[in-house]
Amino acid sequence: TLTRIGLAGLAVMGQNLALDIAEKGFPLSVYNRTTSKVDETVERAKLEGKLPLHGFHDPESFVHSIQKPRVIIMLVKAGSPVDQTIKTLSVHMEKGDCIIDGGGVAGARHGPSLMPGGSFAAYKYIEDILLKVAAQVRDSGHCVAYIGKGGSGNFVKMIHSGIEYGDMQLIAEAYDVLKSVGKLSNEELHQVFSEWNKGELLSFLIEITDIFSIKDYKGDGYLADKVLDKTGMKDTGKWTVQQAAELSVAAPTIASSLDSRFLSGLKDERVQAAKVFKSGGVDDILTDQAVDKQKLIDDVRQALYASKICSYAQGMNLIHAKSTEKGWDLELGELARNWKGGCCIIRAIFLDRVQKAYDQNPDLANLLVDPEFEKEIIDPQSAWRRVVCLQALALLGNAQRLEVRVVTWNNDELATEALPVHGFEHYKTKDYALAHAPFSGSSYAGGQWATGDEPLYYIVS
Ligand code: 2AM
Repeated sequence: TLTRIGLAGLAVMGQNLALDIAEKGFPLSVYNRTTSKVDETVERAKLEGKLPLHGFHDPESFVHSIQKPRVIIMLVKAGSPVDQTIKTLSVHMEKGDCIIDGGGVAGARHGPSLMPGGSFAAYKYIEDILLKVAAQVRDSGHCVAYIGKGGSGNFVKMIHSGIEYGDMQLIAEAYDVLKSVGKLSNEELHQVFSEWNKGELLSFLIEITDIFSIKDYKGDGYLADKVLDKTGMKDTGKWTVQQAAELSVAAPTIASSLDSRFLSGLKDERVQAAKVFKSGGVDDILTDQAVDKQKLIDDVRQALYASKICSYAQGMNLIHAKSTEKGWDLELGELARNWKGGCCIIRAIFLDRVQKAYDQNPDLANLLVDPEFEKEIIDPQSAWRRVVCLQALALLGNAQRLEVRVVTWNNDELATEALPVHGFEHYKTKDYALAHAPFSGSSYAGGQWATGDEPLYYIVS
């Protein structure tokens, strides 16, 4: 008997998705270039209780084991492996068969959020499987919706990751300001973020900051303080920024978060540099200005929220621009609905608002000029500016030692003493620029998170 569907590419993601599909009751054929992974997957399926999963060692028998019209989900490394796999499989396939390029399926084992695009007829071949395999969320239903024509599904998934980069960077910077300027303890940080997760910032990424309160297993401190401040990445953030440049769309928050990842990866270089640029940190520069903790916490919350709006606005602008270029006719409100479903990584209560903004005006030029968001950007402005300034001051502490000249956006040279903490004259004419280069996007803030214990700040503007 033939199986319902095939899956090629059995790395971690592929194996997990295969088990998920089989567990939902769909007979499945699997294949991988390196055949040991086929056997591994078959073995896992057996261990999990005789799931209807069948392994094949050669592409031909794999393809021929699937019922027509054949559908094969392909989960191989991006780039030329995709083309090679398509070539290997397609010689055995027929007109009307279909290959799905499944780039990046998070949570593959226990219900991913899926963003399928391409031919609608092909989508219909496997809608029954997608509906069952995708995460199910109370109130919102399945975390899957047909996105649109061509490569729109993959594009939207990619931008989703870019937005996630921005979100994480902003959270990391908020953490950094509270910790290094506000001197909050891990327990305090935990409390602050939990509190934030009850309000407009409610989201998965804020929720998982409960890691702050977790103790190291040896019991000699907090886990968060022991995590190496070094991160790698897959390519989705990079692609998002490349696309932004191709489309001439400004995406400063997302681009800055990508830069921070690059810097973060240079751990050894930063450790070396820290020996040369020995710094007392922010203490001496801020000693005569007592930081009001409560006020700082509230300011950072507002700055984070305003910056988050900017980050999402950038992602939406990218999708809008690409959709226009390609004639995809994507509905941005629908995408926000799909994302808020509660299963994707950037899920957030805030997406309700994004959906509403685009539902009210599908041709909205920019999220920032939606009447409600306009207000939400204007209200937290003073808090936001205070945080940016504090960050700038904190950075100046190190900048002096680096002998970096800090220049304002007006090109006035600025002495350390002259940078006002609570006066913002320098930025007055630059409101729009600030709104577009917030927090993470500002050159002041760039590289903050990446620096960790070893301060090495790049200040140019
Ligand atoms: P492999 O196990 O044979 O390396 C993630 O790397 C997945 O992509 C793995 O299943 C891997 O197969 C597959 N992959 C990487 N490069 C490939 C290629 N050139 N052709 C086919 N599959 C490839």
